[in-house]
Amino acid sequence: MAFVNQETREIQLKIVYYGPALCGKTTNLETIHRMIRDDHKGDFMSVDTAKDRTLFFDFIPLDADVIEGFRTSFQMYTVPGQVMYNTIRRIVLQGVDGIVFVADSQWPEMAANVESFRNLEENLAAQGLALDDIPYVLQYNKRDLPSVAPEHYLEFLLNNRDRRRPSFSSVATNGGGVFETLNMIARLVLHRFVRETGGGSDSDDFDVV
Ligand SMILES: Nc1nc2c(ncn2[C@@H]2O[C@H](COP(=O)(O)OP(=O)(O)OP(=O)(O)O)[C@@H](O)[C@H]2O)c(=O)[nH]1
Ligand SMILES: [Mg+2]
Repeated sequence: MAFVNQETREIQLKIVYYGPALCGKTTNLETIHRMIRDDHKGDFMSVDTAKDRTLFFDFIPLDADVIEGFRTSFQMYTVPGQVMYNTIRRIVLQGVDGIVFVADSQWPEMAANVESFRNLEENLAAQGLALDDIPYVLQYNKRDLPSVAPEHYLEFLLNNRDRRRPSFSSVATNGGGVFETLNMIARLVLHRFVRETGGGSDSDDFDVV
């Protein structure tokens, strides 16, 4: 749910990176944070356990000049993918405007991908939200590794609903596909925002970088 402050002329939109444990969500945000110009980003916040896994969430605010007269910022979150942290995932999903579902392309991770996708739907449903009504994109990550499922198989597994969503292959560790994914979800979220508020914008031309 976009947060609009008419007084300060600010719009905040929330994007959540979701997916199974170790699929590369934090790596996406780290890459984005590294590549964005300093004056367009806030501090990267992350809470990790001793084992280098996200415990709560990772967060960066990104500023963009896309809706005239407003300062637009994307609040970029990731959830902890480990199954036991479901309560935290639900909290992080509150008020979400757009979702990037990151899948781990490695064959042994297929069940975890499907489980996480189902978990996303359930957690949205618990808040009265239907996944089909929310802008989302898919990202098939770790394409550099040897034992990965073909993209068409991942599409069959995760992108087989009535309406196909945009999907991207990525190697989050070297940045491949990371900005294509981000720009698409940002664009979809802006389109939705403009449609719902009746405002005007050139979001077709919009790219975060
Ligand atoms: N080879 C390869 N490794 C990757 C890629 N993306 C992420 N990794 C590695 O996968 C491991 C897990 O990445 P994270 O970004 O921490 O995963 P996460 O999805 O945030 O995991 P949780 O916070 O536990 O849910 C790290 O060692 C990353 O360096 C990729 O595209 N290719
Ligand atoms: Mg993480």
